[in-house]
Amino acid sequence: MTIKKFVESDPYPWPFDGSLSPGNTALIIVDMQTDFCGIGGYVDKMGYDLSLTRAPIEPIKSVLDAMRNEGFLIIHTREGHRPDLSDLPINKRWRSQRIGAGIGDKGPSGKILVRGEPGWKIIDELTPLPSEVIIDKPGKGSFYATDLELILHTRGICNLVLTGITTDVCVHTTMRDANDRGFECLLLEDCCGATDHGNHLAAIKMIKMQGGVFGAVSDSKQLLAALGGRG
Ligand code: C5J
Repeated sequence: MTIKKFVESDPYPWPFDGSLSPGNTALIIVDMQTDFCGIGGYVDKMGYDLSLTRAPIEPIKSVLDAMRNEGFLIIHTREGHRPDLSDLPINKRWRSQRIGAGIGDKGPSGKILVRGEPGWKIIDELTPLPSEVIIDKPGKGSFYATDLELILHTRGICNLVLTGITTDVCVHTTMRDANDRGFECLLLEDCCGATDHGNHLAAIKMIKMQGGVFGAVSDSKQLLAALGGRG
C-alpha cells in the first residue's frame, strides 16, 4: 500500500491524489537572475523596489536545500535573449526602451536580459548545481520555445512546485501553461515576489478561484513540514 503525502495548501491539500514523492515531483525556480532582483539589473533599471523581488530568496533557499537533499528534480529557468537579439521580438524591445530599460541595451550589469551577461546570471545564493536542469527561455512562460515539457515527461514528473519571480508574470505564465498541459501545480507564496505587491496578491488570489483553477497555493513552511516535519 502506498502512503499518501499532501502539502497543507489552499484551496485543497496538494497534490490532489497525495502522490508527492521525489520520483514524480519537480521544483521549478523561475528567473532568480540579477536582472530581476539584483542591483543594476533590468528591474532595478526600471525603478522598482528590489526588496519585493529579493524577499523570496531565503524561503526558496530553504525549499531548495530540502528538496535537493531528498533527491527531487530541480529546475532553474533564465529569461534572456541571444547576443545577436535574433529571438527578441521588436515590440518587446520597443516597450522596454520606452521606459528607459531597453532589452539588449547596455546597463550597469551588462546588456539587459542578454544571455551570458552578468545581469542574466542566476544569483549566487541560488546557484544551480552542475546536475540540475537549466531552462533558457526567450519569453515569460517556461514551456514556450524550450524543451521543458520533454524533460518533465522523460523524468516521469507530474507534480510541479513553483517558486521564483515575478509572481504575476513569468511564474504565473508558467503555472497556467503547466496546468493546461496536465501538470499538478503548487505555488509557494513566500517563495515568489512581484514588482508590485498588489499584483503578487492578485496573482495568488487568481490561482485559488474556481476550486483551484490553476492548482493550489501554500508556503515554504508547509512544504518543509510535508517533506520531513521541519515546518
Ligand atoms: C518579467 C519575469 N517580468 N521573470 N519577467 O519580464 O517575470
